[in-house]
Amino acid sequence: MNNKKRWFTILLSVLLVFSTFAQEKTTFSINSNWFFLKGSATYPEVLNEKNWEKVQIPHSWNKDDVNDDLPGYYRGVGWYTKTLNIPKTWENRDIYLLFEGANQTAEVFVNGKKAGSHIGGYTAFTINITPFVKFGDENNNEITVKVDNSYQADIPPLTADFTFFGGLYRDVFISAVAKTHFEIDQYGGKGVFITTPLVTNDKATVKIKGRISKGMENEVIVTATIIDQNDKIATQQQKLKLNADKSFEINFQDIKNPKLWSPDTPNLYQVITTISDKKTGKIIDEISNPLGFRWFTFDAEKGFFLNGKPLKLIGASRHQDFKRMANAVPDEIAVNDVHLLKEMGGNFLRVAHYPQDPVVLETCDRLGILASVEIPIVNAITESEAFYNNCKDMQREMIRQNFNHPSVIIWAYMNEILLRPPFGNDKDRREIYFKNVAKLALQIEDVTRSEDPSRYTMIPNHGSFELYNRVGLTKIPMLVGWNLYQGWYGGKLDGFATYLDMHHKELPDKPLLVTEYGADADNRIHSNNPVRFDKSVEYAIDYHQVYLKAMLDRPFVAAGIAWNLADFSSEERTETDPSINNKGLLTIDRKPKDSYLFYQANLLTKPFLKIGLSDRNIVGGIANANDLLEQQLKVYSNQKSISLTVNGKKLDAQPTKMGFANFTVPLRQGENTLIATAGEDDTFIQDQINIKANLIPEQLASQTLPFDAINVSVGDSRYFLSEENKQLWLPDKEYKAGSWGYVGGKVFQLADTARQSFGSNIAISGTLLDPVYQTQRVGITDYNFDVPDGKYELTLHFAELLSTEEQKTLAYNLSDKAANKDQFTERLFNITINGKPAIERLGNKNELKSGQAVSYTIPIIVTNQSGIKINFKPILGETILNGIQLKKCY
Ligand code: GCB
Ligand code: CA
Repeated sequence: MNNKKRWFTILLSVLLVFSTFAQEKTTFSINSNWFFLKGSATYPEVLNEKNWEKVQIPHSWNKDDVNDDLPGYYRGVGWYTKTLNIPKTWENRDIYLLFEGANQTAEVFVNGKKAGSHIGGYTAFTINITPFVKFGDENNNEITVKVDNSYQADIPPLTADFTFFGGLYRDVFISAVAKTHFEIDQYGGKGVFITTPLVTNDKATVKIKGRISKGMENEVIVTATIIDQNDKIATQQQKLKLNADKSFEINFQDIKNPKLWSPDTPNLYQVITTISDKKTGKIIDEISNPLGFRWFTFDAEKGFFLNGKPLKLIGASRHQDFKRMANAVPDEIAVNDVHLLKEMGGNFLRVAHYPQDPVVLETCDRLGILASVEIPIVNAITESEAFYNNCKDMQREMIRQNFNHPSVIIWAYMNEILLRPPFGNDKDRREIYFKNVAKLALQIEDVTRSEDPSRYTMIPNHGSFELYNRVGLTKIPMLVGWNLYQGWYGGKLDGFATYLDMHHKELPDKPLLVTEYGADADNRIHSNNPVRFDKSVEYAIDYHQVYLKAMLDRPFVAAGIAWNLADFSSEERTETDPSINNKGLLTIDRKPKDSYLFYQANLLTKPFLKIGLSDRNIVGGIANANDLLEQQLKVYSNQKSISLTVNGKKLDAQPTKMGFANFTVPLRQGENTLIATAGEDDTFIQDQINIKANLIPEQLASQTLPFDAINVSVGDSRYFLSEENKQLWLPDKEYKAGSWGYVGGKVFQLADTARQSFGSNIAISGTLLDPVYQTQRVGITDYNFDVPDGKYELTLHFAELLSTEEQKTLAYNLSDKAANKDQFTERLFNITINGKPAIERLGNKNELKSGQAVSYTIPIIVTNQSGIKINFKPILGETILNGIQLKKCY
């Protein structure tokens, strides 16, 4: 037999053996037919309650909490129960329940008894339920799980900028295994751990270690078989006497010419490991794991190297929730996220701030995305032994559960742990706290290095260089991550590069990753004059441009990891889109924003071209003398020059810089067609969009472009397109004769610009037009529309943006200052329209409640070419106006 044939025969017999004898292990999901009940109760009395609701796993009880107007979300107990059939044929097996995740503590009961429990919301766990089950076909096993997501001082995370959604939110499986099986009850690990101690271009070694739980058999054979796509396999065995030793170790010393794993060539092998009975040859347990041949190093001077070649790591972090689903998302969404990262041109995923669904790293393995994973110790610690132990257990769980993924190169822990140190007024006590943080870091570091010496360790810090240094957190891990937001939470954009250079100078031996950077971008908000904190898509592009360039220019920066791949829920955030952190490159339902296109243009090598209006299909503004809208527009491409045709007319070609070209495109009222082209022959590429333009005549009495309707966000320089009703709100402008606009007053600005430097961040209830209400003109005297005679409908929008209440310092606020109280003053004013009283004595002691949307719609008949003159007259304090709409009626 030649070699190939021999391998083939072995493979065949292996497969044959699998198919005839591998019946001993049965695993399937049990996501269906659960019942759910919210609220605390005791077991088993809870089973007598009446209001159980039928649900499917994955499930979260906080699904609707982030969409309502109420602050906060339910943090407490939720119960799940189902009945389960456990067939007689399983009588000689061990029965396990496998939970991929339950936030954040779980107690599992079976048939009236407690079977086990778990602490921590983001790691998997197994519960051996064998002693509690009844075998038979009567479906008479009752499984009940008590899940609790309330705050617990001993369990991280304590605080963080994301919502701690509760529930059985990942898949649940049952597995019936032979009594002799790979050990699956140690920190949820798989019982088999694969490393590649040596990998070169010509040769690799593979080490397979593990442990076996012993049943009846004493003498067993462990077989490991390596398979690649071309059937080429290697196989090796080890005999074990389980009475003496339950651990095995199989070494493949010489795998020739391994096909290396990398982002461009994610060659994956598989290792199938089996336990068989030495006497009968019968296979008792089997498991398959991925195997990738790669080697990697981080260098403080030159950055990251994969398989001996430099590779700039560029990518994003990922949170696990999705629009209206909380964290209870089907696997496909997680898989799709990794695809979206790949299609962006990214090669790195920071799985943050906690371990996620197993399909995430499986997909990274498959697509060639490198990854870091971390446990959820965020912002602060509790100085208790229980907290320390929970952290270390989580780290062990994370490592053992994800050990075999070739995509993983970094184990991390402690995100921005010095962001909110307690004991602010007691310096000495605070120093003790810092020591305790460092002590915990050291302990986790030790656990990590002994569990897995083959990967790097990392702590991601926020931008307080001196503090992290002094506390020792830049020394303990092998890699330092910085989460940097210069030009966002504070400072200027160029402060980013300065910070990187400072690290390089001060810590020349420490490899550096930019583990976070980002700017809020509400996909509905646009600006022609973007400024920090306006949440416009355009400011985010300004920001990402500066950051990406600074990182690409510096070889010592190993990685640039954008925060975040997609928008995510953070219940506490008061935002233009409340409870959403919108630093995502994608929206929360994974629509690309301009910033995603920006990265595609900068990272992809195949020809790329996309007109950057995001999914805006409506634009608008003031028409020029030719009744055209001069719309600013970016086209994203990796080609040198872009041509653009608007409604059949070709504009001057524009060069691209940093992945985009700027155009001013003339749009006519109504439908417009834009076609962009770039490259030639092989690289030729084209993109077309149709957009509707809403033009407002500068002179409202225009004959050629008759006035119809206008919506203005008063005190605002941005465009806002409301998703729900496709209403476009325009920036405000000063009144000029014949036109419209405000007279008098100034743009609302919080005294505390650290809290918010644009408009207000207060949550507005009773509306979906938050950005309109969060901006305001204060002390306004008039608002005029020089419209022709006729019938109109005017709507005035108000919200009091000042509050008498103390502002909380929010968990996510990275500026080091605490929030201040507003300078609340009473206001009371009258409004007249064309000299007639319209709204009298409106004030913040009556209708205008802090953070409450109030609007008035008023019919108006204009005669004698008087136009519409709205006058605001203060009685007490200053007048305000937040939004205004005018519509012609027929
Ligand atoms: C950070 C945190 C992250 C926040 C982010 C932000 O530094 O690590 O959890 O979501 O900033 O958007 O503020
Ligand atoms: Ca406004």
